[in-house]
Amino acid sequence: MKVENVELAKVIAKPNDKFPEPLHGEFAFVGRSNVGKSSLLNALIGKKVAFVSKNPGKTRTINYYLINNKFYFVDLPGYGYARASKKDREEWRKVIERYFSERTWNMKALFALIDSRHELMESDAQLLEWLEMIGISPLVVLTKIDKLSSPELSKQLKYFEEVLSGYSIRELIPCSSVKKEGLDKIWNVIIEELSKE
Ligand SMILES: Nc1nc2c(ncn2[C@@H]2O[C@H](COP(=O)(O)OP(=O)(O)O)[C@@H](O)[C@H]2O)c(=O)[nH]1
Ligand SMILES: [Mg+2]
Repeated sequence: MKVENVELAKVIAKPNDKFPEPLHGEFAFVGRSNVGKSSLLNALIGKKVAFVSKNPGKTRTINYYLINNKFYFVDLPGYGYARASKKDREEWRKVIERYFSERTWNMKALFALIDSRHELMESDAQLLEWLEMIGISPLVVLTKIDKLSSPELSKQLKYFEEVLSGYSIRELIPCSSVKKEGLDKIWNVIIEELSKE
């Protein structure tokens, strides 16, 4: 799909900020902070719309990017950054719980981003378990694969297939925003979902 038009349509910052009109649905992106979520959104869109940072930030907003005036990419706040306090984690949980309780009905797919280079983190496992519990099957995007050699990548793919086998994952998508790898697979999912209506 060609992204002809993109705008930051809505920023949900406070508990009573309203979600935007549903339009043709939304695709949500979630992951640990620094996993490469902003980079992936920018790469998918083909334009710098999301803020890429070397230092894990504390953004607690939900950003709705309106694509081609039809559907949204939802940039959910990152979790699991090293210096997060208990209060930070609580706030993240509140924001994320509100999102899933109020918007799951409009969500066509959830992309859960995990860094391909490391082992599954406790916070990733917690998110996956919680999604399982509320009946959401995410697509797992393994990010930053350009940082792995091909034998390392094979090893990590095998590892993730095994460690994720206990969850209902729709698809495992290895990805690089730098090398633009795996982006077509993500777009295919989006196009397929949009064609269902
Ligand atoms: N090599 C490589 N670096 C990446 C990739 N995606 C993100 N990064 C880097 O990882 C860091 C965090 O990226 P960002 O998109 O801000 O992550 P976010 O916190 O999840 O939004 C930045 O330094 C990015 O340049 C990728 O596909 N390959
Ligand atoms: Mg970001």
